[in-house]
Amino acid sequence: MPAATLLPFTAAPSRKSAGPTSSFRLTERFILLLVFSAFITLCFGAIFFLPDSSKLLSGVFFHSSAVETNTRTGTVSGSGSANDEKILAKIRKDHEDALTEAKDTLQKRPEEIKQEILKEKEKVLRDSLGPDGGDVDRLPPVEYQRPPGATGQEPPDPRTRERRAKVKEMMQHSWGGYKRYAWGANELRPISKQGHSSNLFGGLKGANIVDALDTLYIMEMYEDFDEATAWVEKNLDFSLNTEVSVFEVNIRFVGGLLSAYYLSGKDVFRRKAVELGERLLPAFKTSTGIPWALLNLKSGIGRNWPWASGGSSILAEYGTLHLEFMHLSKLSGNPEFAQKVMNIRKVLERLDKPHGLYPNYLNPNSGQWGQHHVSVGGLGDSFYEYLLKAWIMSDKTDEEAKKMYYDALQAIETNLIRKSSGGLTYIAEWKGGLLEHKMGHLTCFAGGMIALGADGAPGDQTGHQMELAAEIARTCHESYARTTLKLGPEAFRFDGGVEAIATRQNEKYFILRPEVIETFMYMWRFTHDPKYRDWGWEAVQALEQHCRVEAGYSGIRDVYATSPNHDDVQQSFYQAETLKYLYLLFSEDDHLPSDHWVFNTEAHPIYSLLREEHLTHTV
Ligand code: DMJ
Repeated sequence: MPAATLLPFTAAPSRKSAGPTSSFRLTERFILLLVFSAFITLCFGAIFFLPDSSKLLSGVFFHSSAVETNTRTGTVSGSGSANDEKILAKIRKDHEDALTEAKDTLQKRPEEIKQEILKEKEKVLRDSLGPDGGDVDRLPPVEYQRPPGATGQEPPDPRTRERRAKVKEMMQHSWGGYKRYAWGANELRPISKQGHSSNLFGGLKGANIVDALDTLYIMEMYEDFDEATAWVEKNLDFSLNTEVSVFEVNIRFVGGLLSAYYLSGKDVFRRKAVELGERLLPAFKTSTGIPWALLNLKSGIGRNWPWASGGSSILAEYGTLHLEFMHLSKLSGNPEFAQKVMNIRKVLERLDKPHGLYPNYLNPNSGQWGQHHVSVGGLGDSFYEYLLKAWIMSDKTDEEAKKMYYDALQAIETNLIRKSSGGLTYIAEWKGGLLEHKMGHLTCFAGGMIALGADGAPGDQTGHQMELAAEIARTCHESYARTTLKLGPEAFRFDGGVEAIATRQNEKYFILRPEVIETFMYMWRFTHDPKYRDWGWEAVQALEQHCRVEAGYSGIRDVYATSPNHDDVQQSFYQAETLKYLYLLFSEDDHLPSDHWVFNTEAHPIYSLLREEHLTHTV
């Protein structure tokens, strides 16, 4: 029998049989098809559309494990209608729950639904990583060895000992005020005695605590350190829908946590640092990999400061991630952190630099410079610092960083460094080829930086660079000495007949910044010239006289006024940097020695030797 007669509905009609007979067959086939489809529909209807039928069917036709389990445990007694009733009631309840859930979901805003889906996804990811939780809980174990010099000896000289003790008392006073009036807030308002926060941290909390951890440790305030550690363990939360400054969060939070880890060995700091680092990674999602300035920690959406030239990222911000991110890779075993910051270098290397200088603005999408403004102070400063420290931190193996640093310093010297008619060396700012003869308080860190790098300077430049560092230290000291309150202004000028003096009202404030004292500390360590300790002591006295208030220390609005007008903010860098550098200025050189420790730009000491043999993963 030909196959076609056996398969009437599927076989293609032969061309030869086309005609009236075949048309009758077609109708017949159509009717049969209809009957067959009606039958199929009926069967499916029975399964899917009859109320609550599926579960009943599963009990009848399939071996139901639920029923079996219940029977085994004796929870279903008897059989027949009582059992069916129970199952039907359960099915009805499931339906009602599903309906209520669907109704609730429909009432939610799309944004809320999106957040819930994200949460659910995170949970699934965490569950898939096992009972320990997320990635950070699964960090490779690291063999921790306390690096040398984490703690220091009392100085033998009584006067220095006394000065050092005084600085510790200042820290106790400052910390005490924060603890009492602003615990958990980002900063303290020491006059109004309440918490304070700037928009740099969005909804993040506890900047002061994280920024001060290492200072507490270094000054041996161990009880306070433990309290701060407990706060970090319980309350430091990064899973926030909030926008933060990538730079500030990196230098203060990541840097503070890394430092606390290297000093104390407590693994909570390593885990928190890596967790925060992971949250910062989406900032690098730009065409060039140059990160955004601002980032929402939850959504990972980044953007730049609206005031920055043509949507640019800022040199001092994207250029001040290197130290921390290299350590994050080391401590997490995840190479991504290091790759991100090494890429920043690559982008910069490919660009043409006007006169060898690095403009402060760079568009992260076009990869082009914005305005040609160059500064060793605000917007540029710590980029240069991190080139030098990247080289030192690599145990002096990172030749690329070394070259970039010394080349940049050469260009700065040629184009920006000038001497006033009164003999003060200063670092001016460069705007499209024109010099603005102004030096910021921020720029004063450069004395310390140049001193730190002098030793490795190419050719026979070491002596020259030490002299340059000393001259900058002197100029910055003059900027303090020439004020009424003996504290330095935010910026000082060398034009219009003045030298090292602020001439604009909006440049006369002092906000407890550390840079001048930072330079004194380095200069003391490299020269042991007692004038640096004396200059530091002058600053201590001025701080005590004009900034100390009942609940802590406050910035001042005008350092040329006869009495201080307080701004009511105790910046977190006061404890992180100013007091720490003062304490180290009056400490022995083997406390955090520079051959083992590198200070990040927020003065957080990080173990300097990143090479394999100094820090090993145990797996
Ligand atoms: C600190 O947060 C850091 O030192 C940063 O690099 C620049 N300025 C402040 C303190 O002045």
